[in-house]
Amino acid sequence: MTEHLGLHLLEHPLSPYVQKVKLALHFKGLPFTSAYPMTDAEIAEDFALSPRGEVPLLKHRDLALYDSRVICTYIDETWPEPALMPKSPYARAQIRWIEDAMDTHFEANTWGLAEVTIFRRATGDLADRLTRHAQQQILNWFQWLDQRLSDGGWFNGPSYGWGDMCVVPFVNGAARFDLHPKAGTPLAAWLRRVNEIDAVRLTQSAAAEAELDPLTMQAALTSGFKREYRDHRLEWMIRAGGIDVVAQGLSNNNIRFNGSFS
Ligand SMILES: N[C@@H](CCC(=O)N[C@@H](CS)C(=O)NCC(=O)O)C(=O)O
Repeated sequence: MTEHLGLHLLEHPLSPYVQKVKLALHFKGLPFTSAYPMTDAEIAEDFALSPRGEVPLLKHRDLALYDSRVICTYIDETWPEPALMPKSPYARAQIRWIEDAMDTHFEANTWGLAEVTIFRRATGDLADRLTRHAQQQILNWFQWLDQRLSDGGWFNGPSYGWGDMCVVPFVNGAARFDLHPKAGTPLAAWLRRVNEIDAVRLTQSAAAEAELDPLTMQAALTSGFKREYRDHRLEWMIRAGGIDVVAQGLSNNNIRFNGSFS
C-alpha cells in the first residue's frame, strides 16, 4: 500500500507503547509519518490534544487518538486485513489479558529502573532497594510469560500478531537493563524469533539510536521536564519503597500526574 493516508504518529522511539503502535502500522503495511515533540512549544501544542500528555498519539483525519490500545483497535477496525488478532473471543481475551499485564504491571518495573539509573531519583540503599525490587519482579514476569507460551509458539496463537506486538517492546525494554529471559526457555526462543521480524528490528534500532543520556535527562529535571507518575507507576514507586522519591519529585516540581480541567 503506497497511498498517503495522512497517518501521523507523535512518538518517542524508546516508548514501548509507541513501539506497539508502530508494529501494528507496519503489520498492516500502512504508511505513516512520525515525529517526536522536542521543544516546549511543540510539546504544549501536541499534548493539548491529549489530557494525558503522552506518546503515542496518532493523528488521522480529525482524530487525535491517545493510548496504544485505543490506537491499535482503531487501526485494526479501520484496516481489518490482515487482522491483528485471531477471531476467537477466547484467544482475544487471553491476548488482552497479557497486554494489560505488560502495560500496567511489567512496564512499571522498567520505568522504575529508568528512574534510578537514568534520572537518578535515588542513590545508595534506596537505589539498591528499588533496583532489586524491579529486577525480581521482571524475572517473575518472565516466568509468567513463559507459562503462556508453548515451544515454537506465539503469544498471538498460531502466528505473530497483536499478542506478540504487545509483549516484545517491554521484554526488549528490560534488556536495556541487562535483564533477559532464562536461556533455554520458550520465552528466550520466542524473543530470538520475534526480534528477527523486520518491523521489530526496525523499532529496536530506532530505540537504540534514541537511547537517553543520563546527564542530559538529569539536567532536564532541573529545567522544567516533569516525568509522569500516574497510575501503576506511582503505585510501583510507593510499593517498592520509594515514597520519598515521590515526595522529593513533588517538592522539586519534576513529576506530574494527569492533567485536570482548568
Ligand atoms: N497507556 C498509555 C501509556 C503511554 C505512556 O505511558 N507513554 C509514556 C512514554 S512510555 C509517556 O508519554 N510519558 C510522558 C512522560 O513521562 O511525561 C498507552 O498505552 O499508550
